[in-house]
Amino acid sequence: MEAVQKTPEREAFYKKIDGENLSALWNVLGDLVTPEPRSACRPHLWKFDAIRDYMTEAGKLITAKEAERRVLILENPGLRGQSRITTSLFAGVQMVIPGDIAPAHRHSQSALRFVLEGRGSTTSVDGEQTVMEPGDFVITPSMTWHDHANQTNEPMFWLDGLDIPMVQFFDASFAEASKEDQQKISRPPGDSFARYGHNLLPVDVKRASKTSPIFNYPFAYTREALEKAKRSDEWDACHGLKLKYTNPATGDFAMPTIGTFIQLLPKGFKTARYRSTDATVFAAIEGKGRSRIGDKVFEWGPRDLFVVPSWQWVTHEADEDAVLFSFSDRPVQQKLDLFREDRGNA
Ligand code: GTQ
Repeated sequence: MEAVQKTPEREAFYKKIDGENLSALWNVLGDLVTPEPRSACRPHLWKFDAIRDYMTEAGKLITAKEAERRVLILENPGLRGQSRITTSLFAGVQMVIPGDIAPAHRHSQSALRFVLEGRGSTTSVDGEQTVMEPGDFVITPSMTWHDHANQTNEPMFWLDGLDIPMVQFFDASFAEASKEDQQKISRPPGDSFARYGHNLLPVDVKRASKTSPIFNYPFAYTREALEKAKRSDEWDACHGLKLKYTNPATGDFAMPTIGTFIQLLPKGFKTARYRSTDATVFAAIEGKGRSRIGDKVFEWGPRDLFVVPSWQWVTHEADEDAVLFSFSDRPVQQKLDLFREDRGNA
């Protein structure tokens, strides 16, 4: 769309209506309704080793209790100062060190954790506690009480993904702190996984929540699924072997606002180019390789984190069997009929 010409009469008119909180659509239409996504979000990669060093420094500066959550935010270079990694999503790396208790609170924002390093720290959600290991995907549903603790002798680091910018957009943020730092545990460990994680459901299951009742998807099972499925050689040209985490009670994504995925790229595999409207955050958990995003190439290894903006071409290449976790706002875009993808010619 071409810019509308300026004339003294038009300029005077704009000035007059400006005082009435009015403005002319014809001056901005081309920036509002664009032929293709025009995002400020930029591709970027964060090396985990650098983040670990900064977090270790942060651990000497502030306790988890005082910080509430000791997190370094992954700020998209095109969206600085906005606490977001994509236009709609927040990401951060959280560290809990031996003795830490990140106190119980709850909020309308949904959160996911993807464990990067360390073993044995715990998260409690709505009366159940789970012990976390690298590669575990853990969900904190909207408005559920949650607290984290490290009673081991090693630090733990995980990737946090939250729908903070989405909730901000809708002006729907509610939060409260608990009087108790740690909630009471009322259910045995593994209870939700026993009831919902084995292709079985409690008979007459009725759930109010749109979030999966499984709150830890253990990496041991995820990795086994990928390893067994790999044998049949049926790999997708764009994605290798890619699975989505689901809510067993509905068959939908595991979380209502955030889609989560795990993918295996076999050694030597190079994907065909792909683009989609859901800007996506990736965490490498195993293996080494590189991704070309737009005209930039990013080399990644275990625990490195990178972001692919909406509608930018991406290809991945694995030097050894590589496992990538990823998340995006796809469930929301699909429900609103906004999701689009382009597989090139693949
Ligand atoms: O663990 O509850 O990265 O409330 C940001 C906000 C983590 C959490 C974040 C949070 C949390």
